[in-house]
Amino acid sequence: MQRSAVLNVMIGAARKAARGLKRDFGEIEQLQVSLKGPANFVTAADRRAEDILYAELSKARPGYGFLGEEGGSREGADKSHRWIVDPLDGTTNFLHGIPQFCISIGLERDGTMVAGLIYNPITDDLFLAERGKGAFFNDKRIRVAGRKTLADAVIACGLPHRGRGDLALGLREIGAVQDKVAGLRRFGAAALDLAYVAAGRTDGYWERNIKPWDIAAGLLMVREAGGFVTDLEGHDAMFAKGDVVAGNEAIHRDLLAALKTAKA
Ligand code: LIP
Repeated sequence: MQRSAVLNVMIGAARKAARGLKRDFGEIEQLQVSLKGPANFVTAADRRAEDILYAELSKARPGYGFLGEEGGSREGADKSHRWIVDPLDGTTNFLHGIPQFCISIGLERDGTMVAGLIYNPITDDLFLAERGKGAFFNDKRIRVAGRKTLADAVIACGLPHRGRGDLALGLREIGAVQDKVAGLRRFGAAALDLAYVAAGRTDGYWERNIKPWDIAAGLLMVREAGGFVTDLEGHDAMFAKGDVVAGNEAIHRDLLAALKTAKA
């Protein structure tokens, strides 16, 4: 693939932040057995990664706004452009020494996502997308899977957990989907879940209670791979509502319909 200047900026920033995350992840394995656990250590790793991403991205594109999981929103002189960044998506996995986490960088122009990067520093999986130019996995073009029925589909989801989300609704949704599909998965990093749909590894995905930085890059990734992504009402308000459903056209439609039956 021909990498544009902006993708090169994003890749450079992600690789630099990833070096620290990789080193810190190595430490985590040692900390699992300690009573206090690695929670504070992980928070510090998360912050360090965001600081690197902020420094690198704003050095290359001074003036762009920045919305990050750790540092919140920072206005820029350029009101059209905004980075939407999760320095460590899949924090709980990272904390437990599970190598399913990533850096997610989205670039928004006038309210539309125009570029996205999702990078797992451990597996070296690099997913890229640019509006109108397609989605790529390690430089190869990717497309959403072609399976047309839920019966053949492997679907990923996010689950509510202690202190977060509507547990009863979560159970009803799982019940509504589980008996229609070939398999359900819960990987624990929303950005990678969307990248996997884009790459055809999974056929669909849904989750509630997520933040813009979890999904900004992934939304573009799925669309550029020929997929569909909406909120759980079937509209485009994923950031505002904090929920998302993705798949190819048929899987997206049928998954949305199955999830609706769980609402009442
Ligand atoms: C995580 C999401 C994941 C969700 C977790 C958490 P974080 O983001 O990617 O899908 O289920 O609860 O929100 O907090 O690791 O950036």
